[in-house]
Amino acid sequence: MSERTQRTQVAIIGGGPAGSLLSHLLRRHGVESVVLERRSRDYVLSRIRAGVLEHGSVQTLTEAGLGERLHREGFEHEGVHLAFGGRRLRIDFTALTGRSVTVYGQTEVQHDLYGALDTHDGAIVFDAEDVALHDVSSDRPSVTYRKDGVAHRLEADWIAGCDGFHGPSRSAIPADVLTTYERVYPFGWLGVLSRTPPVSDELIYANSERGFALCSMRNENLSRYYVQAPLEDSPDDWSDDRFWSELVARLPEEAGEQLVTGPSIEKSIAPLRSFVAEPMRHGRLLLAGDAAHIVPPTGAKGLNLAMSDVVYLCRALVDHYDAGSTTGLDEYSATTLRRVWKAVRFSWWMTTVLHRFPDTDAFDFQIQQAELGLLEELEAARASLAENYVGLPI
Ligand code: FAS
Ligand code: PHB
Repeated sequence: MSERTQRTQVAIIGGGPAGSLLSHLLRRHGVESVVLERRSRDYVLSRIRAGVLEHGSVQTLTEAGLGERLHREGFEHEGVHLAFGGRRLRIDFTALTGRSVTVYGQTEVQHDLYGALDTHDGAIVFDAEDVALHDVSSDRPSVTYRKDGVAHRLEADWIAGCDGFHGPSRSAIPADVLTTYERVYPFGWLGVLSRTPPVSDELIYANSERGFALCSMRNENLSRYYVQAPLEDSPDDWSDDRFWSELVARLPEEAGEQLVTGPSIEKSIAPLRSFVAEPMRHGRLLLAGDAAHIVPPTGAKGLNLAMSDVVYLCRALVDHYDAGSTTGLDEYSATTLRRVWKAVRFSWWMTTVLHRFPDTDAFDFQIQQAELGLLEELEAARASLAENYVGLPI
C-alpha cells in the first residue's frame, strides 16, 4: 500500500504535557516538529490528573507565553498542611524557601498547550494509530503511523518519546541497553472530583491510622480528594457515601466537620509505583516524561518532572540546531536523570511517611513516626520538604 512521506526536524510521539510542551518550546526557537498523538483531542483533555505546578513549571509556562490564564485562574499556594497523630503541621513554603506552588490542573495546562499548537497547522496529528519507531540508531530515523486508514511515514532528525508509561518509545531501546528500576506500592489512590468548595484553602496531606488522605482542589467550587485504597478495589466498590465517610474518618476533626460533600463527577483509582528507565537517550531517540519515569503522586512531581525533562531536551536540541553542538544531547540523559532521581526520592519519601503500609512492622512504624517528629521539631527538616515540594532548580 502507498505510504505518504513527510519530513520534520523532531518527530514527537505523544501529545500529553511533555510532547505538546516540547513542540511549543522548540517552535519558539525555530525548530520544527510534528506531534503524533494516539488519542483524540477531547480524550486527552478529558483526563483528570495532576493539580500542582512547581515554581519552576510556572516560570517555564510563563516564559513560553502560556502564563496569561495560569496567572489569572491558578491559585498560588504558600504552604501545605500535614495532619498526623491528631495534630496539624503547616509547611510554610514562602518562609522556608521564598517560593510557592500554583494549583492549576493538568487539564488546564493541556488546554493552554493545545491552544498554542493550534496556531500552527499540522503541529499535532490526533488519532494516530499503529505508531512505530524505525532506525532509531541510524542518522535517518522515522516513525510510521496510520491516520484515517492512510499509511504515513514521518522522517526526522530526532525522535522524542513522550508517549507515557505505556507508549512504544521506551521499548525501542534494546533490552541489553536499558536498565529499569521499580518499586510498586501495595495500595492505590481513589480520587474523587466534586463541585464543592474545598475543605481548606491549602492542601491537607493526612496520615491517619485508617490510611492516607489528601484534600486538594481545582478552584473555589471544584474539589479534588483522594484516599489510600486497596489495590484490589475498583471505583465501583466505593459509593460516594462510603468515600465521604472514609475521608472524614481520616481527616483532622475540624476539617471533617467543615467538609462539604456532594456527588462525585469523576471517580478513579490509580496504582502507585516508582519507576525509572535509563538511559533516556538511545541513538536518535530521546525519552521525556512518563515514558522514562513514574512517581507516586504524593509529591506532586509527575507532571512537573515531565516539564523539566522537556526544558532540558529543548535546550539540547536548540543548541544542536543553532550551534551545531551535540554536547547537550550527549549529556541529556545524565543531566535529566540527576533531577529525576531527586524527585523519585522525594515522592518515595512522602509516600512512605504518609501512608499506612499493610505489611508494615513495628520498626517501620516507629521510623515513620520519627520522620514526622523531625518535621515538627526541626526547621531544617521542614525546609528540606519545602525545597523539594516547590521544586529543585532546573
Ligand atoms: P502522558 O501519559 O500524560 O502523555 C503521553 C501521551 O502519549 C498520551 O496522551 C497518550 O495518549 C500518548 N500515547 C501513548 N501511546 C501512544 C502511541 N502508541 N502513539 C501515540 N501516542 C501515544 N502527576 C502529578 O504530578 N500529580 C497527580 O495527581 C497525578 N495524578 C495522576 C493520575 C493518573 C490516573 C495518572 C495516569 C497520572 C497522574 N499523574 C499525576 C502523573 C501524570 O500527570 C504524568 O506525570 C503526566 O501526565 C506526564 O506527562 P507525559 O509524560 O506527557 O505523559
Ligand atoms: C491534585 O490536586 O490532584 C494533587 C495534588 C497534590 C498531590 C497529588 C495530586 O500530591
